[in-house]
Amino acid sequence: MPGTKMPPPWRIKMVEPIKMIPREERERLLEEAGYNLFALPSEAVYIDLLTDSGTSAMSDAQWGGLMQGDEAYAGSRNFYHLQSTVEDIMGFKYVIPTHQGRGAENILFQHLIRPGQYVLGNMHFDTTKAHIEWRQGRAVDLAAEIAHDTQAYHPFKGNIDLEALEEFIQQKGPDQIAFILVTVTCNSGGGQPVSMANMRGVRAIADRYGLKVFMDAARFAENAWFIRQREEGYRDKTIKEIVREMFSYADGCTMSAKKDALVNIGGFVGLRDEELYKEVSRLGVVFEGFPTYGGLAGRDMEAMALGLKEVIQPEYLAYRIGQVEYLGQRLREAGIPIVEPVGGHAVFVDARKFLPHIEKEKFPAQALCIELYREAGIRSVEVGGVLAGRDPETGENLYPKLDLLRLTIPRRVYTNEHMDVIADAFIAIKKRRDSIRGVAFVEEPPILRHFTARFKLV
Ligand code: PLI
Repeated sequence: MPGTKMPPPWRIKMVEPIKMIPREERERLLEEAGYNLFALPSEAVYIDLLTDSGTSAMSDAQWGGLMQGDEAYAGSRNFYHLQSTVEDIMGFKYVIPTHQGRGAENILFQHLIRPGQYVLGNMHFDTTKAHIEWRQGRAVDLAAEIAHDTQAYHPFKGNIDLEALEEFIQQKGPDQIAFILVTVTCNSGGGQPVSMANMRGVRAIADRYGLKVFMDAARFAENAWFIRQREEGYRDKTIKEIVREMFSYADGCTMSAKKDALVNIGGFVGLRDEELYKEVSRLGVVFEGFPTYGGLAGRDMEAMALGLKEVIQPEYLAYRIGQVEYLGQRLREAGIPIVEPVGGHAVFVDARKFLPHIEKEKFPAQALCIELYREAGIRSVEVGGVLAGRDPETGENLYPKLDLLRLTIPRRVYTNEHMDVIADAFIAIKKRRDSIRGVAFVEEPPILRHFTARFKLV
């Protein structure tokens, strides 16, 4: 099996220039942006690691597919291509396209959640939690305890704690559970995979209590790759076989195609049951579009169908996961504290460990994001105290256990030389880390403050 130094399984046909603007200009832009990297124009960023969502480079085949859009309002040929591809790869006969992942969450959850019901999962992503709560449901994270220890190695740190899952169902009663949602890979836990055995266990529990299981499939192919590498009995299976088995334990999925369908926009709900499909597709008409386009152009569905076929290629995944691991390895060697093991789509730096002189009240991960942009024009994202916000009841800051900086790697966009630039920037910062200052709010919006807050250095 190719290791982490595998060369890219593609050559470059088209390039998009990027440039590192001068340091003084970066300094000025930081000040203008209120030290919030969300407020930077993308053109002022040299390497953009804000997210892996919608930032992939499409292949020549996908770009070709864009020219073959059938833009009929109903029955677009590209819809049928998408549908047959999803059925072939994931095993779901019914597909409802949506404009992106949260569109899929919206229509599926509207149908399935009654007020007060719980949705149990490993760790729900922010938009998922928001859509559960929008339906007056309650999102419960039941990831195995080890997921919270950043230094402990476990091959499947995204696993659900099966005992806790069953106990919760028994305690509240199955009527109070809307469904179980397994997120693969577990984004909020650092892109950590879920094992096949764990998914099988979830299915068995769900069957005992008559519950439905769904997957948040945003990074399903990356999860399948880890199963092949790390779980006994899967080394000789194809990624497609592994993917089929993963989804065989689910009644359906929500998909943000902006990740593992290698497109810049799109999503879908995949379902097995015809009755459920009829109900959810009616909501799709109201909130997304007619069931054969769901808020997308025909050409977008074509690119999605092709992307789903490309993402399960073993050479693609070997390079993809290998590149993220390569960056992790370089940082590890340089003594930069990272979350272990490295996940599928991002490397997380432990900012509280890296900048121990900055108290959590001064948001060390935000300070480090600022410094990384100042050093090399790299945009990363804070996953810590700023993101956590305040307790709605007490108004106090919710300081999470960890202040992390996320380096999210877009798919097929950067080379390992870019990974070297990132690692070298951290090495340079390490030398002067004692002089880095924390931040305080100048403007703090009442909700989702991380997007639009302004800061000052303190
Ligand atoms: O951004 P959307 O609406 O296409 O998808 C929402 C979404 C759902 N599930 C998971 C696991 C996600 O990671 C996710 C979006 N993630 C983003 C935007 C990210 O930066 O991680």
